[in-house]
Formats: sequence, C-alpha cells, structure tokens
Amino acid sequence: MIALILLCGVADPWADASPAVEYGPGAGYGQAYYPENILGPPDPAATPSTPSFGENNLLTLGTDGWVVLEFTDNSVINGDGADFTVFENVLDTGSGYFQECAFVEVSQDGQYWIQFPWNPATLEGLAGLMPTTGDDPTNPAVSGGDQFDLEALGLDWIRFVRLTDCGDAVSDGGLFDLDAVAAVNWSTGIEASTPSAPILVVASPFSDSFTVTTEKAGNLLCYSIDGRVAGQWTVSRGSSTIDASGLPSGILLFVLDQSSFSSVKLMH
Ligand SMILES: [Ca+2]
Ligand SMILES: [Ca+2]
Ligand SMILES: [Ca+2]
Repeated sequence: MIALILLCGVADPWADASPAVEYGPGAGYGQAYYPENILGPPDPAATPSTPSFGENNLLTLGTDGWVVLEFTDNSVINGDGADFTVFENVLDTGSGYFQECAFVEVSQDGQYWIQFPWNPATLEGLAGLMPTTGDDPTNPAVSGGDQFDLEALGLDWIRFVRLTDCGDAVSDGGLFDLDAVAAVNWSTGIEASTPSAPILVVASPFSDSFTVTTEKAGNLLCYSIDGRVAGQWTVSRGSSTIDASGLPSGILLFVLDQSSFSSVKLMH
C-alpha cells in the first residue's frame, strides 16, 4: 500500500546529510559512525569542562581532511546576527580553551564555495574555538560553539557547509573533531526553493523496491519521521528502480531535491 500525501513543514535546524568526506592523516576516530555522528543536534551531554567524547558523537577529519554537510530539509538563511553554529569538542581547561580548528566554507549548490575569512592572530573565523554548553544549540546566546554570519559573505542563504581541518596552516591543539552543525536562522528550503517539488509520504513496509519516474536526473532522499535521512539515491531521467529493502519501517518521507523534478510516480 502506498499513500501519497503532500506535506510541508517537516524540517529541522540540523544538518541532514553528508554527501562527501575526505580523511587526512590521523583520521579514523568516529568513521564507523559516520555520517550519523555529525548529523542531528550536538551531543546534549557536552559541557565546557566535559566535552563530547565517543565515536558515536564525533568525527575526526585528520590533517587537512574535510567533510561536507548538507541541509536537505532546510536552508540556512541570513537573518539577524549569526546564522549557523559549528560544534566541536572544545575543552575549557580552566585557564583557557583547548582548540582544534577547521576552516569553514559555505555553498548554495555544493559546487561553488566561499570561505569565511579568519584572523591568524586570534583564529576568529575558524570553527573549533568555543566549547559546547549543552544548552539550546539553536540559540547562540547560550549554546557555545562557533557562530557564522552569512552577512559577512553577502549571501542570503546556503545549503552546504564544508569544514576542513586546518592542518599545519594554524597553530592549534591538533585534529578537528566535528560534533554537529546547527542552523540558527533557517527556513524550510524545500518549500522556498522548490515550491512545486513533490513530497511523498509512504507507509512502510510497502515493498522491497519501487520505481520512481522523473523528468530529469537528481537526488531522491528518504527521511524517517524523526527527520533523519534514511536513504539517498541518485536517479536518472526516466524510470529508476529503488532498493527499499534497507529502509526502516514506519512512516517514510520521500523528497526530490531538485526543483526541476515535475513528476514522480511510485509504483509497486
Ligand atoms: Ca535539517
Ligand atoms: Ca546573519
Ligand atoms: Ca555529533
């Protein structure tokens, strides 16, 4: 049985997917839990004196390593002040912060990137400077972490964040360990950028596979009801058979992330 329901408003402020990663020397920590350990909210148990630890919460990029995070159900928009926050497991030692830094770049399309400027003297503009408090991750006044304002780059919105371990370019404590990226100012980007994009709600288990018919190539995303990405497929123009055998049971949400999609058919 397949039910098709137009849906709106299902979105969260967290990064939703990680479409690309390249590890550098020293990486390894957290890879078994990637990408879930860098999606969703930051570790709620983190405090400045007891930062997040555990491979299920953190991903070490390694020297000069990098990772791309994608917001698929929301866009980060340029609102008042800071627009998103990067959380690393910075430690407050009592006499200062143990910092492991990353360069921060943003993109609207995942292809063209703009880097936030940073200050070699103060390290301002890098991620990995301030501890996570454990308080509301979407409120920069209390969350800790490092805030970034799209105003500084003249951008109205972005969908991608790329974090690159600073390597030898910055004198810091070591290797950057990413916990999470949270939007502060955001909108449900799917609605904003693809007002006619079909969104399908499917009650599963429905089939071990199904067929999607589209008019253009792009990406099909499947979300569980809690907003996590449960599956992601590249679909080509025409009919694509999707293997659904690994999807969780329950209500699933299928989204086509390209505004160019104009028709979708799910068939047994
Ligand atoms: Ca999100
Ligand atoms: Ca802003
Ligand atoms: Ca995390």
